[in-house]
Amino acid sequence: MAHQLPDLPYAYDALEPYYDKQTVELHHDKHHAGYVKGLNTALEKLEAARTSGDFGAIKAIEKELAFHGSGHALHTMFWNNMKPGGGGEPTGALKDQIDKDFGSFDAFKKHFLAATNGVEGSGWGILGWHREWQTLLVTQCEIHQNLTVQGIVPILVCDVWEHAYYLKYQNKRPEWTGAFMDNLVNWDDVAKNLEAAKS
Ligand code: MN3
Repeated sequence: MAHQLPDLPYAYDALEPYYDKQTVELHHDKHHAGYVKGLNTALEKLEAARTSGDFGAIKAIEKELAFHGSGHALHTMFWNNMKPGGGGEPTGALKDQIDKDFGSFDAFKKHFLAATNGVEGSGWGILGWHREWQTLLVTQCEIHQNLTVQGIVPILVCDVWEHAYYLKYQNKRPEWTGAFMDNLVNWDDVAKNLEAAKS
């Protein structure tokens, strides 16, 4: 069964004025769709290699799988991590875990934004739960799959590829990530992701 591009959980213009309609539409319909297509192509190539027994291109195909598969997974989480009227602060178990692992929400926020703004080139800022270590970690992610800590389950992801913000924010990446944190994050979704990662 081939992977499908999931529908956005809101209208293209629902995140205005913080995330503009044109960027959301292109980002979802063109960029995210491209990763879904690339993932399906990589999976087809792997099936063909198993059928033929010819693994001559395995290195290139596995690289495509990592890139497009991670791109699809991150974008799917990214759309759900935002909502109209988002932002503010987390509550409940998520707030308690952030306080425990980062000291305070304010300290977490500064850490997450600094890491995300500092990603070299195209990539993501990620907050994830490490199952083995039972702790939240902030990591930078280059492209869609590099620099991660193995064992982390992402629960909040912020896209800082230029396609994610350039039409509206141009080179001002911190303005985009600041708007994401202060006005777009759906903390209920992040809390749900943490609960699922812990179970
Ligand atoms: Mn993107």
